[in-house]
Amino acid sequence: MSSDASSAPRRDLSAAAPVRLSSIEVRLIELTLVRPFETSFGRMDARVVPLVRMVADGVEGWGEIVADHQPLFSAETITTARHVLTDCFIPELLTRTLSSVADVAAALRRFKGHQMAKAGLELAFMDLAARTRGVSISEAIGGTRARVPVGVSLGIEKDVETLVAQVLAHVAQGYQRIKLKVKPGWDIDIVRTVRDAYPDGLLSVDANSAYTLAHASHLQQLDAFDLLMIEQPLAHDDMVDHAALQAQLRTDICLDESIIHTRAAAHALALGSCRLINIKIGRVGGYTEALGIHDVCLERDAPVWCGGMLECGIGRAHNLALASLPNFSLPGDISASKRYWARDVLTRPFEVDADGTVGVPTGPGIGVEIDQAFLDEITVDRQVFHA
Ligand code: OSB
Ligand code: MG
Repeated sequence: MSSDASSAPRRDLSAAAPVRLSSIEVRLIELTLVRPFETSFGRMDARVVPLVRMVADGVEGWGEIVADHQPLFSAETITTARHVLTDCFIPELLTRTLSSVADVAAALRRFKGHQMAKAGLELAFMDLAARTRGVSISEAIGGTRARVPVGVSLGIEKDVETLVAQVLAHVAQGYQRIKLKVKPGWDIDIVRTVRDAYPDGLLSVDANSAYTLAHASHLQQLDAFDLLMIEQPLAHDDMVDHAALQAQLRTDICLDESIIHTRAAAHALALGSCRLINIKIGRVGGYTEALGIHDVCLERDAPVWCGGMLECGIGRAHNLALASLPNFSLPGDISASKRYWARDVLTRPFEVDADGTVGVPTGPGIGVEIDQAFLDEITVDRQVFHA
């Protein structure tokens, strides 16, 4: 680890002056994936994306909520997010004066769970706060990279030939790491075939909780393929069985679903449940916990990388800011806009360079321009709450 990475980055998550929000908007937009995405828990063809927009003194801030229709990745859904936002979180925030993202986290702390809904609010406030100071979010949180290395997450396909074609097409575009979704029946043989076609590159697998500890000897077969990691093999809320499994695997376990806050990250590293962690800002409730997890992992010499939830350009801009922090030392699941959407919600979609990197936005806040006309066109619901 470089000495840069071990000194705490400079951070300022505050607004230029204390903020009284005049309104919070919750909007749903509908986007269709260019290609269905299948994981061990199901298949997605489209997303309804809840967006949060905050306004104060003529400055706006945007956040994205990564919940889906059904509780398949975590217990949250789009409907539960709208419920807690409308009935609990937004009324709370509209009565407060908020100086920084920490005040948003503090205002919501007594409410249990619902990290994805909370993240929508923290992200919008972070964007607004950085804009009031004229700095990018990357700069505000102490980011140190202008470009970040990226990989691609490839879903389960109808046959391995189709998957190998996907792998080679993305390697040709520059992606620095390939991640394969796996489940019982789509694992050892698939990984062997892909490994033969892609012998030297960074390769990982993600099971999204498809296995149990009874699969330990089955999963040991993956040790033969020099994988960068196996992501979340066991239950979404487990730490103990993952520790038992990690003791039996040479391949590093990376936890995704199990890491819902900083304390969970500290526990997982202390228990030996994983050797690295995927940080998803939506899964953990926003910047407060994402930065906390980043720091805990830095202290324990555990690498982190930025996960993805098929975000539109707004969530992707936040992910890029986060991934510019020093301990994000492995390629993130931050692919080009066109890997997901025929048209993104930004005037300039995100692109991956031939060297497998994406530029971190440098403009104020999320640093990207929202294509407002297109956003309005794909909006299916909009509610505005006033102070
Ligand atoms: O487990 O990382 C995951 C997408 C939806 C839900 C869960 C996951 C994923 C991905 C896609 O792997 C990552 C991306 O946004 O490209
Ligand atoms: Mg995952």
